[in-house]
Amino acid sequence: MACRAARPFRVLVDMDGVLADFEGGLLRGFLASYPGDPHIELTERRGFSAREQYRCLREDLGDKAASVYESPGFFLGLDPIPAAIEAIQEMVQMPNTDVFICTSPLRRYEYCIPEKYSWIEKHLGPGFVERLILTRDKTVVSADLLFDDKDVVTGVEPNPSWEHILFSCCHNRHLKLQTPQRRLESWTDDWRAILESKRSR
Ligand code: UMP
Ligand code: MG
Repeated sequence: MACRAARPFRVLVDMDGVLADFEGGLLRGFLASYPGDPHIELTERRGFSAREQYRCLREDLGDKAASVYESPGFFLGLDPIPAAIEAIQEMVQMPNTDVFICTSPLRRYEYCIPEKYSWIEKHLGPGFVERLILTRDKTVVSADLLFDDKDVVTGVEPNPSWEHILFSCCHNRHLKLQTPQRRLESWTDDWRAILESKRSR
């Protein structure tokens, strides 16, 4: 039987909260659309679902928050997370490394999906569009690493092949990690060391 050559190291990078500043865009949009309503400062965000936290603040605010990110132009208008573009551009040039962007679209996908493609093209160039994976279930995508701001990434596969590196974001900063889970504080932190340590395992 022929031996298969080892495949390149494979990294998945989430989009919202890791490459694109979803939380900053949501707060900015909420303040612009609902200036008379209470809002949640980024330092007060807790839990992955902003909609749920807004709903707990006041019943009607959950749907108002959702109306912000379901609006046309929301996803395309998100600012890049600091140093993210430079990090991904560097990562993709690394030898023996495949990088994909793995992101979950909204159920109301009408604007979200085309705008995610456009955002990648705008900030990373047309070639990067080939690297975009849209899925509501990241556990079925195989890779060595997943950089993601969601504290728990679950799906139909109970044992995903990737190691989840929790990317710090306003909603997860307060969480205490379960060992051996690892965190990346920001793209100016040592993401290269995480790749190297995983490669050598
Ligand atoms: N999202 C919501 N509600 C929230 C916060 C996020 O629906 O309160 C959506 C926006 C994106 C998706 O479509 O979650 C981001 O998920 P990740 O791929 O970044 O895990
Ligand atoms: Mg995310």
